[in-house]
Amino acid sequence: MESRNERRSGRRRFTAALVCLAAMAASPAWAGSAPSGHAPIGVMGDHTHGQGELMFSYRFMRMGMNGLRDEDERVSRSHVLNEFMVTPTKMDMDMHMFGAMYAPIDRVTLMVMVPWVELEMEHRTGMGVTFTTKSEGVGDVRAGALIDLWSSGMTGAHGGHSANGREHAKSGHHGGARRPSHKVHANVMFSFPTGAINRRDRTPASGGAKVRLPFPMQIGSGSYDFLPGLTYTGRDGPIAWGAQARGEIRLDENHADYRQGNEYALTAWAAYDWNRWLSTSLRTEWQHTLNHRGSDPAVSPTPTVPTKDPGRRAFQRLDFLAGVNLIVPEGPFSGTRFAIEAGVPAYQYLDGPGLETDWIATVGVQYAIH
Ligand SMILES: [Cu+2]
Repeated sequence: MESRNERRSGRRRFTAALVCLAAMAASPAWAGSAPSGHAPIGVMGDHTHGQGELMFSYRFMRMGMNGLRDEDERVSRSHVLNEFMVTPTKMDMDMHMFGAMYAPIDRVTLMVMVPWVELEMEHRTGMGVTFTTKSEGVGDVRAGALIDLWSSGMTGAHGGHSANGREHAKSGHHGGARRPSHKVHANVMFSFPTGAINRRDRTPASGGAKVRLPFPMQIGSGSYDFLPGLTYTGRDGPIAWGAQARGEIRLDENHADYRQGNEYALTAWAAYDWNRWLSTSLRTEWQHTLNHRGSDPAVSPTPTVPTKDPGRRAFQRLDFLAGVNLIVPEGPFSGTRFAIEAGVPAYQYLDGPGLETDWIATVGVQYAIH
């Protein structure tokens, strides 16, 4: 015969199991989080986290540069070789970006990003000799905070994508009664000069010795940079949108006697959730990068190739990109995100001649722990 104690402990176990189930159903905000709860993967610092959330991310970015341009017109290799001894012909820029985000409180998400950069540039000389230079290394580490400024129409006052997700899940039930939600946060990031600016390689003119590579083949800016930004995101049911303005302001001159040009960029996107695990997006980005000031004395003062000229670094570019966000809706990897985004420039203006950008692509994975 069952004792009263045994019955009580059985009831306790049953209650514990119920609480557990309820917690599992309620706690993964991820399960209700929409794929479009994050911006297209090419956008960084697009979302914030709720208190105690930790997220790890990995991105691989590639930019393909092929063909030459001066101002807004395509030019031939011989056009460049009329003025210079060497012309670049092709460049691949690869970046592996490792990121972590953590929110100590709802209003503030701390963020750190560590890049690994791989650069490869092909050239042709006036004599018809072709050669390739390479450099790689840890890029400039970025760290800072995302600070929630304002939000409306969400279930929680703050808390980025989890709040977004809950709102989305909830609005699904209410159908027509849903209201659009809006959120604004400030991006307060800094970039540290961990990336090398003294990378060397051999060229046909270097007589077998390694020489300091031109500006675009260096890994970092060499200076402390302030990266301010303002990010707005909105949602109405399965439709999400957002915009971000950001800058890269060089705070000092680097140890090679130059200061990279500041960068300013503006991006806007819209995304649609087809179901719980898939969204697609369209995005446009305008970027304006200024020329370097000063010059590296180790880079020849009479430029033999346009990439050595600090006054030919500036460009303006308008890109159009398409993306896909996937989110694992349930199971042990619930909430894990996979995303890809790729695009092409619609317009570019170079203080050239220089290599034009042909395409850019980013793939990424994001994993959050509550
Ligand atoms: Cu995150």
